[in-house]
Amino acid sequence: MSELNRNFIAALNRKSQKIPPLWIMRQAGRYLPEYRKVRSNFKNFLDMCKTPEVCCELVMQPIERYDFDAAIIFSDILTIPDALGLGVSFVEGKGPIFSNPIQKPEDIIDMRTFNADNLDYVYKTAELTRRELDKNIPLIGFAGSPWTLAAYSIEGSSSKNFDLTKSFIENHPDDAHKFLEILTDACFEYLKRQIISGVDVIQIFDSWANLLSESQYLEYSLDYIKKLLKKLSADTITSQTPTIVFARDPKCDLAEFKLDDLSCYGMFTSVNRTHAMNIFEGSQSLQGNLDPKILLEDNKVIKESVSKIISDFADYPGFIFNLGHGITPDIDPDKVKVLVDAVREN
Ligand code: 1CP
Repeated sequence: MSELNRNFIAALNRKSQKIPPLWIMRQAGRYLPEYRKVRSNFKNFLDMCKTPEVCCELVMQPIERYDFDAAIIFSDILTIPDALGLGVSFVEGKGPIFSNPIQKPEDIIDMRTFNADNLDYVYKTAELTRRELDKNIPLIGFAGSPWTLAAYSIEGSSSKNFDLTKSFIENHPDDAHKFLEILTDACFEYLKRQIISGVDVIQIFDSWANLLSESQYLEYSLDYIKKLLKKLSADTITSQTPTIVFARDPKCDLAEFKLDDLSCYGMFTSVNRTHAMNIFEGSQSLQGNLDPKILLEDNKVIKESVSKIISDFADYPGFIFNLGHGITPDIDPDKVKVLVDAVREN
């Protein structure tokens, strides 16, 4: 095993590194001209996700450009709702649109049963990429959290406030729980198949954690993340794979994520780093959390911000450098190079 792999996996195992391992959320994507070139060959984004050779090429793009310490499968969190027959497509400039969203409780009963085989294209991407990728670079597999998947599936699109989703859980709490159970089982089967196909680490994205009040968050999101982590750690095939949970601004105490079944907590931009270190106390490694907007600033600001984060975590056992949320399409790829050099030269 090379230095890089040892570093990333060791950091996930709560071992301090002189230079923190580095990858960035949404590292393959629209800010890269080489991504936009490949993307222009497909009308529907999901058709591109269903072409494993192309996805493999997209995973490799940021690795070749920046030599990141981890690669992430090129896919999307909405593959599961698509496999449930909810009819996901991506409309240019509008984001995801569902032709068959969950509008009423009966829609959950009528929904197609989840069959993990229907996401074969994702496992093929994992297999191809694992073969193509330097064996020393870990490959991250991922899923949306059950709550985040439910929010898109009920809303039928992205939204600022997800009002339809909020009223669904208020008016039909039992049905919402039924749906979340189905999604939890689907996430487990899906992640297990990704692991069988070669992914080395799992990240769960709770991107719409911020929609819920504290008590709602514990009930409708965290409880299902916990169930999913429990299933993963109880299964002989998946139990050894490190897990990362990234949650966007959840309204609960950070200590709620101090879970025996969790290897690493992914800090959103607004997380106070000292507070996080005091709460997690080395029980979980920590990942994050440079504000992606800093990449719009000049190089000096980027370098200073990177130094500050690295010095904050210098004594913490197991830190992985990342952004506090996904990189946005407006970022200049040269600024990412400034970030990468700053992390490694620090
Ligand atoms: O037209 C295009 O080019 C599509 C843009 C795009 C890309 C590049 C989408 C649509 N998805 C992706 C890839 C993707 N999505 C990856 C793999 C790439 C990588 O990370 O290197 C991953 C891990 C995701 C995960 C994802 N999809 C999340 C969680 C991460 C986060 O940023 O919070 C979410 C919320 C989605 C939904 C989604 N898919 C695509 C878009 C534009 C969105 C967001 C829609 C919204 O604003 O609600």
